[in-house]
Amino acid sequence: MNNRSMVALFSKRCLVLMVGLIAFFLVMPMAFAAWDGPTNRYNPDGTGQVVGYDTSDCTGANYIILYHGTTYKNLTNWHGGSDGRNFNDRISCIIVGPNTKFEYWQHKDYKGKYGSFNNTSDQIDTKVIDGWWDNSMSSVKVWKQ
Ligand SMILES: [Ca+2]
Repeated sequence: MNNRSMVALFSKRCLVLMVGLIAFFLVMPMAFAAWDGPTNRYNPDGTGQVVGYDTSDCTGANYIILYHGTTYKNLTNWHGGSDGRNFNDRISCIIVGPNTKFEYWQHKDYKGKYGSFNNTSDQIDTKVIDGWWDNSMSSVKVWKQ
């Protein structure tokens, strides 16, 4: 390999690296948890997060971010959103992070009726909590799969 082809190879690698870095920083905001202005919602990241909303369309400022590894045995003790109220009997919509499982109970201490939602995809998934479960969750668990 002569000097000219070495320089060409080096330049090509630099270009690939530069394009890769630019792509990374463009995609990064979508890959990680963030407030999204256009959709008026907070999106969970891939570390095992669920965002619980007071509204049934998963929008607005009244939400709570629930994390893998944290104990939510009584949502009365967990406050969030712009109004600072607790999230007992309040969740009406959830956004579930990639490969994340969400389990929920009617009463505190994981008692009463039980339900779960398992997002096995690599994308976030939105689920409206309607019917009987609307405003009825009192304890929850979040699992990164
Ligand atoms: Ca609600």
